[in-house]
Amino acid sequence: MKWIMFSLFIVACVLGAGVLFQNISERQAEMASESKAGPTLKFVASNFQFDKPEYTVKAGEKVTVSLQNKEGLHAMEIVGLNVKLDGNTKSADVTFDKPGTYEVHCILPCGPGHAEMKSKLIVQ
Ligand SMILES: [Cu+2]
Repeated sequence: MKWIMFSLFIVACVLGAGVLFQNISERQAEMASESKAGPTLKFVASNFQFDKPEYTVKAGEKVTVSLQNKEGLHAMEIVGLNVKLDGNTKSADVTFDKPGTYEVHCILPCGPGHAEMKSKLIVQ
């Protein structure tokens, strides 16, 4: 009887180790894909402003642009670059080619401060 218990124990150990290693390799793959992700440009919107008066990105670099509504419902546009984000499209990968200063504004009528809800994007 003893050897049966022993071999069951060994099998359990091998299975346990297998699951453990699988988890670790999955986690490593996740971490690798995260670190591979390029620079991000995050706009955090509240009533009635964006979290920064201006944002800066480097020209020619692929950037993941995202919009987070911290308070209220807002949508945004980077004027002249055809970049629009809202509740349905919360992020987009964009390569900013032309250096310059672009206006960013809210494009969803969100309340009394809507017209003043503006920021700037500087592409360097
Ligand atoms: Cu608005």
